[in-house]
Amino acid sequence: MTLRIGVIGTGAIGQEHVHRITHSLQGAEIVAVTDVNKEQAIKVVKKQNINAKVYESGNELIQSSDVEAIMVTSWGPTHEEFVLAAIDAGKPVFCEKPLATTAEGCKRIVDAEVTHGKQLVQVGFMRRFDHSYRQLKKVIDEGKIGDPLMVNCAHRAPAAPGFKGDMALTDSLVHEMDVLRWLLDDDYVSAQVLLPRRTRFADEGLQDPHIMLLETKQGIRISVESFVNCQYGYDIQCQVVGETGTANLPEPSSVPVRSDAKLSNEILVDWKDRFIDAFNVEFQEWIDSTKKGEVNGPSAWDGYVAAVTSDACVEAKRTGQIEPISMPKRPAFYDRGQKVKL
Ligand code: NAI
Ligand code: NAD
Ligand code: ISE
Repeated sequence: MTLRIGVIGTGAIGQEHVHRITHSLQGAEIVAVTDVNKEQAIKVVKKQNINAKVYESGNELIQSSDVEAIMVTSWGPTHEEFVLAAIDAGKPVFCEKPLATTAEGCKRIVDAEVTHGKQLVQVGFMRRFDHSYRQLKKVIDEGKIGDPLMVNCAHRAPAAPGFKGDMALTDSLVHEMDVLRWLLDDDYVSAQVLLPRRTRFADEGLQDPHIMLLETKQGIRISVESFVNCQYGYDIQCQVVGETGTANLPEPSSVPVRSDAKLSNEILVDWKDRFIDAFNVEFQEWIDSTKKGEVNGPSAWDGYVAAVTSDACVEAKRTGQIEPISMPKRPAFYDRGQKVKL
């Protein structure tokens, strides 16, 4: 059986996901698209040569009996409305991060899903599907470095066109907020944000870089540098320091070149290339799980925790203080699923 998917938002990432589902993955087809910019949705259908109907609105697409599962890849502020409508229609929904732009919005989604009585929502935190992160998690889970004590990370991008306000925290570092609690199987208790000397390459009025400091329930201390105008490449680093050793996130593979009296390795420049395999695994697993009526990836609860954490970071940046992070107890409803396979 082929899963019939409807896509809301055919912008940059929506087009990428339509392309991978149509050309790289198995078991699903895009049968419906919509975008607030209808011309663009029409162009995507033509350009990618897919047999999909263009709908007038996200809500009309969700209601269509031809659509079995929904993908929300529109702008963040629209996510909550579409995810709530999908839950209301009882349809599985994959939503790109953020699940909603406020913690309250994410909580409304959690409450709606719990009331519905069956998990339907998966959030687009694709790093959990990245082979290098999964390898690192396996090393930690097998106790090869003892108990984790400290984590040092960096999230660097060459430039951040379109970044405004606190997007380095809410749009970019949110990936670390999610993947590190998954990696350590822990939750956060506080956040602090330090503001180093500002780079001249940041857009006017924008702070860059940031240092985010998190503390977990187990007392693990995490430091993440966000530097989104670093010029030289898209570079994701993570080192876990344990009681008996350290473990590093593997570098993306590249051919070591000896030439011109230098030994060099290429550095990627775009998140689309760095995480291309992760996105492919993420969607193949989502298609397979959805067909079995399961959600095995990041849940609405994970989307909510990420939002609470990013709110605390924005507040910590504003106050310059250490801000507590407190969360209600996770509903037992979310205890199942989220199995990790290598
Ligand atoms: P984009 O601006 O290129 O595309 C968004 C699209 O949504 C636009 O085509 C826009 O017309 C459409 N749209 C907005 N409101 C809509 C509505 N009410 N109904 C239908 N369509 C609507 O943005 P981009 O870069 O594709 O980002 C989309 C989402 O993907 C964001 O939530 C972003 O955070 C997330 N994202 C996730 C990444 C990841 O690594 N997981 C990477 C890049 C983006
Ligand atoms: P984008 O601006 O290129 O695309 C967004 C699209 O949504 C646009 O085409 C816009 O017209 C459409 N849209 C907006 N409101 C709509 C509505 N109400 N109904 C239908 N369509 C609507 O943005 P993007 O870069 O593709 O990002 C989209 C989402 O993906 C964001 O939430 C972003 O955070 C997320 N994203 C995730 C990753 C990742 O690494 N996981 C990377 C990039 C973007
Ligand atoms: C983008 O929205 C993403 O989600 C990417 O994964 C991230 O690295 C980038 O900084 C964001 O702009």
